[in-house]
Amino acid sequence: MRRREFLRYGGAFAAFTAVSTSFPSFSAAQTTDPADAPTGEEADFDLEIVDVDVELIDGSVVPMYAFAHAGKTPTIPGPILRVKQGDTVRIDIRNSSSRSHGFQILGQDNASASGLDPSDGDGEDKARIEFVATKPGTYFYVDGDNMPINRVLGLHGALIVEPKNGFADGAAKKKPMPYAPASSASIKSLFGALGEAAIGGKPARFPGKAWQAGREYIWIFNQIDPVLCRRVAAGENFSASDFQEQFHPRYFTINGLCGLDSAHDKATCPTGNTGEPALLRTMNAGLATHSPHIHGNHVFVLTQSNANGVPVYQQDLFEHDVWLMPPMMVKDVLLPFTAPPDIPPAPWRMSQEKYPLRYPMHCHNEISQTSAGGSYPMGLVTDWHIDGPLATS
Ligand SMILES: [Cu+2]
Repeated sequence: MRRREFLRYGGAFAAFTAVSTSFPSFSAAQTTDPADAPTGEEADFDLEIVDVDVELIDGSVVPMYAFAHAGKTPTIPGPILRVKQGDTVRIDIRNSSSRSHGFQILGQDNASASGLDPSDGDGEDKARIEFVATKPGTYFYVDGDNMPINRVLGLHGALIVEPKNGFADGAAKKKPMPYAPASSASIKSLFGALGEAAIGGKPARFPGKAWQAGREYIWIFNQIDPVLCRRVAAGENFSASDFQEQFHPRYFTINGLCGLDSAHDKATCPTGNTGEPALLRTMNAGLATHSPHIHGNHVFVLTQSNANGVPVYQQDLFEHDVWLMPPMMVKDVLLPFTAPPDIPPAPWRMSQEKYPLRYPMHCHNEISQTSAGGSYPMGLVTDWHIDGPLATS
């Protein structure tokens, strides 16, 4: 068992930022040798489950659980796991919490382990899961035991499956996309149109650049009920239905952060110039339904997870002002970074509008805009910024 760790608000924030921006270091899973034997091979990811005390935005502290890279600082959400389609992925899980736990990737076969007792600390007790990563997209990993309690109490994170050949323009490879070309004709057509030139007298629909692989943000939503956190930590056992019935969240988080902190977190706040489209991988780990809404641009909903957590590529793409995120929903959306329609290109003889343009993302489920029972706007909200004029490739 690992000693209970204290996640200071700024500390968790820094760790999450580091994890999200250093994804190339997770590339261990990106090569697959067919001769690889499963037994005795090194794991691609070595994860640990620990008990933590989390400091919230108002300075109050709640007991939760968290994932960590083994021996490293735990974070809520857990570390981002990035793999490539077709890879054999091995994940080791150690349980260093005081309670029994499990691990499951929703939407991937053979990717779960359950009933892991607290380890005795000799480093030997670990479960191994091994699976072949399928369909490119965004997946939830969670503690699948004691659902939904352990998940809501912090044990959730994102697994990203990248495509082997993700280009909308075939051999030219100038139009990367986060899925295989065969995923959906409309998605392929949208990624093909990003950064296109004006054709004849027709203005370009998305002037600027093509989407660049890695130009993406992950938004994981959750809610925290401090009373239930404390009752679980005190040893109380709940049925799923009792927990859901008594769940009265007072904090609404995005990547574990609230309000001002999420707006100032570089891994959470999308930034870029006009014409630099970004992918948002949005996920709801909690029990409340959210309705994220963005000012300045509309987003295109590209994927939506089905009941098993598998991403379904959308055939018809719509521009959304608000997109619905029920519990456990995963949706990839494209933020096109087009010039907002109400921004004049040359007001008052200036060559352009003053930058940066700062826009909010806030949830339209109004209670989620508060923390601690009313502190506004310290809930599920962040910013996105257009830093400068049209970027050209
Ligand atoms: Cu608004």
